[in-house]
Amino acid sequence: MDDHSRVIIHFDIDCFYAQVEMVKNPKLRSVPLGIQQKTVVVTSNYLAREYGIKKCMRISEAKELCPNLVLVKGEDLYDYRQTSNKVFELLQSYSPFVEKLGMDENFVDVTELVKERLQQAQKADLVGFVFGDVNSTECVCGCQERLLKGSEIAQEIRDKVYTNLGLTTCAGIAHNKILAKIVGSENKPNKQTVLFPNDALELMLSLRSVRRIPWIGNAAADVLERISITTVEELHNCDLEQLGRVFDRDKAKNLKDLSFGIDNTPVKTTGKPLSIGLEDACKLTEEKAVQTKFHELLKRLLILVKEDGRIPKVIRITVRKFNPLHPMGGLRETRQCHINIPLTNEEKFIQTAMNLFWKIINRNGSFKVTVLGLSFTKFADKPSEKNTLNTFLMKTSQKEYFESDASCSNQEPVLKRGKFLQDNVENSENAIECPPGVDKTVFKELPLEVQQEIWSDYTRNKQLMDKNSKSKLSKPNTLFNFLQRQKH
Ligand code: DGT
Ligand code: MG
Repeated sequence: MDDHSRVIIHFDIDCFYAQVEMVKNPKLRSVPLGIQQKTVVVTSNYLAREYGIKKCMRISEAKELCPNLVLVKGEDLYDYRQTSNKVFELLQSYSPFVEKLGMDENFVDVTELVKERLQQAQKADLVGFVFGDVNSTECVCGCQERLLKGSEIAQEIRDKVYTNLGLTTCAGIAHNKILAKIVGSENKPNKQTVLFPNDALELMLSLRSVRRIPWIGNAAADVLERISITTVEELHNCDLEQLGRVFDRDKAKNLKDLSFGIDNTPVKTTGKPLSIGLEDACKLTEEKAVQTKFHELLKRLLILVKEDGRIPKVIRITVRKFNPLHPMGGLRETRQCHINIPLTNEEKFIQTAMNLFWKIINRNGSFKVTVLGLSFTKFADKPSEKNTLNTFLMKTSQKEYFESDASCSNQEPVLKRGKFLQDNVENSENAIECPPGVDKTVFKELPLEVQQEIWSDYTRNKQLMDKNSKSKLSKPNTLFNFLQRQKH
């Protein structure tokens, strides 16, 4: 069943990377501009497109078409990510249902907003373009009115994105995601297009090739080709049984639905990413060069992780070895492991990454690596300030110490809960002795297990000091030493 009850808007930022650069440097607005990554132009502004410059064109070819082309390097994605986040936040002020699709595309479900607005003012006017027949027969469910209201809201949001962030966008307005996405690219740049459900079939047929249907990936399109289905029309006319021979039932049904523009999937609110990672194409043949590349990636990655605010728990590396049979490609291999490393300890991250690297690459042979990547894939939420030991102790008016010791201010000591329970079997009474040199009042306020840890630290320390009475060993970073330093 095709459901018309929703109003979905798909937003796509025009020539995204190029616009970000033009916002940073407005002089670039009046010149043909290409964004360069390695040897290709990954996107260009619309002025450059008039010369025939296309996405992922080689620099040499682009320069031939447009000798005045101004190139800006776009390998550092930081500013693009920042802008992408700002757009996302702005969209969230209109609806809680905003789904990010890549860096410059978002779906917004504005059904509720449309309902509210229609209650306030019955009449809705078309803003922008319509795909197909403007006077197509009205559907009894009232979707036309809702979509018209959606077109007003789309314009309002696009105006806001432009006023606040200086970016022009395209929008597609329809009753589901796939149709909103497809119809949004009908009129570009800086335009918006509505689709009424009656014209969905015509829109889908206008794509011609099944490869142009969003969410039908290359792999599925290749399989379809094997059974002689290359056009949308052929997919319409084939029966489910035929598809069932090469796809499972659900996939077959899904392909068929997509070809008719039927898509009942909800706009899923995008949360924080499951992984944060970076990778670079390179040619590395020596250990030192690999380390340097990891350092470079880590520096950029840590900026993103700090902004994200969560604590990474798993590190993953990606390596593509040079393969003479696929000089431009080949399989990527990954290895990962759990970590418990403070974000400040870069050396430890690199050491861990190198250990993983040697699990993919034979340490005793020569190697050639063409892609190196580093990512964090599992995260723990940062402990809330309220529950950290720091905050707890700060309440005991020792604030200055924490503020002056950066190494302690961000790190919550790890409590070995299991170990404590064992250690403390015979000492399960609530009275744990306060070690000498620690403020008794502070100690008394601490939770039992923390008291136990401090006591264990103290006894361990004592044994160590007894053994090396004259030694000037630096004191390890234990809770006990920490509290002692605080007292003196
Ligand atoms: P548009 O939407 O046609 O006005 O132009 P863009 O540039 O916004 O293109 P879009 O939406 O397909 O992609 C968004 C950005 O993603 C684009 O500015 C550059 C980057 N990008 C697109 N395609 C590729 C690609 O094949 N490789 C790389 N590295 N980046 C790409
Ligand atoms: Mg775009």
